[in-house]
Amino acid sequence: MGATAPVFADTLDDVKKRGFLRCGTGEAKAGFAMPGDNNQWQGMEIDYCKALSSAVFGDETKFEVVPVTSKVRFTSLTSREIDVLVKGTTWTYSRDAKLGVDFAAYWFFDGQGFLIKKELGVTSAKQLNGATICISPGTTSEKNVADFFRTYDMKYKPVVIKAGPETLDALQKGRCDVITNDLSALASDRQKFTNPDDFVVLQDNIAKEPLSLYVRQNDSRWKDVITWTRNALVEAEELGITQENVGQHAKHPIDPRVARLLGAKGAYGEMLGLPNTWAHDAISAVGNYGEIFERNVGEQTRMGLTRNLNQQWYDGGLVFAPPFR
Ligand SMILES: N[C@@H](CCC(=O)N[C@@H](CS)C(=O)NCC(=O)O)C(=O)O
Repeated sequence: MGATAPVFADTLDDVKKRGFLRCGTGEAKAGFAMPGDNNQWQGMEIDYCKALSSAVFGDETKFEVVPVTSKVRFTSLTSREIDVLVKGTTWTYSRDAKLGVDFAAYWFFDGQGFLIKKELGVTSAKQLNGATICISPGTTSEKNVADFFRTYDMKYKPVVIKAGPETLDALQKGRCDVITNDLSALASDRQKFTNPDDFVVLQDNIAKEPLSLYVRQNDSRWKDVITWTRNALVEAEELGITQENVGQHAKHPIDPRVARLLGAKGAYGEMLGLPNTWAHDAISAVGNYGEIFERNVGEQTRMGLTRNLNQQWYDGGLVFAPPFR
């Protein structure tokens, strides 16, 4: 009886053989994932795809954007239509435990709120008793809103809309009074209206929504690539490495931490099955974590988001990279 060797998934090998990676992103969310000029996808989620493509191939263009709805995103991953799920997806216990996926890294600490027509005169979520609420199926938003209304003994009527971007149209046309979603997504949604001042995002934050990168379960090497690419972008910010100065730092590293990260000392890329310039290439493609945030969704953009929890740990936020050593 011949024993069969266990088969281990190794998406890193598959991606290298294929010559590009498939990146599961949002469908249409300005600042996060949205086709822009010349139909080129842009946004924070897309920058993660570029960073990963650069880390693996030394080339930021070796990826395909696969927009996925909230409902199918996990099956897209487990059925191998995508290699990594970047779309604003919260890390939760039951997803990790039940869905055949693994959490690889946080990329945005978010919360959940409500977007509402100003004319309704509502100023707090606790005044939403009896409201009609547009919700996407398969989201944490759907479950949290149920909890919130139960806790405060209020009633609501859900209007379930499969494709996320269509919820905007539903709000505009009065099919619902309110949209509930991640606060970052609501900020993005609001500025899509021709008359954004007619809408308001309420102050309430009803849930923790740590948006995370997901991979298939038991795919450890690939998971490490995803985790540490995110960590490299975060570490770069802490060490003062930017898209502009990364080349200079790589040539003349003074701080040994910089030398290790950028491949000037040791063989840190090799340990992961990547070129030793992997972090250098990712940073020169998209910049450090702070640059990615500011360019796509920061205060100078139409989204106008402040860093809040997405500040570095030394500034009082939750963004932290473990040591590269
Ligand atoms: N963080 C929530 C995600 C909520 C979500 O996916 N919302 C949809 C429904 S409005 C969305 O933003 N879709 C637009 C897009 O991803 O482009 C979760 O993990 O379930």
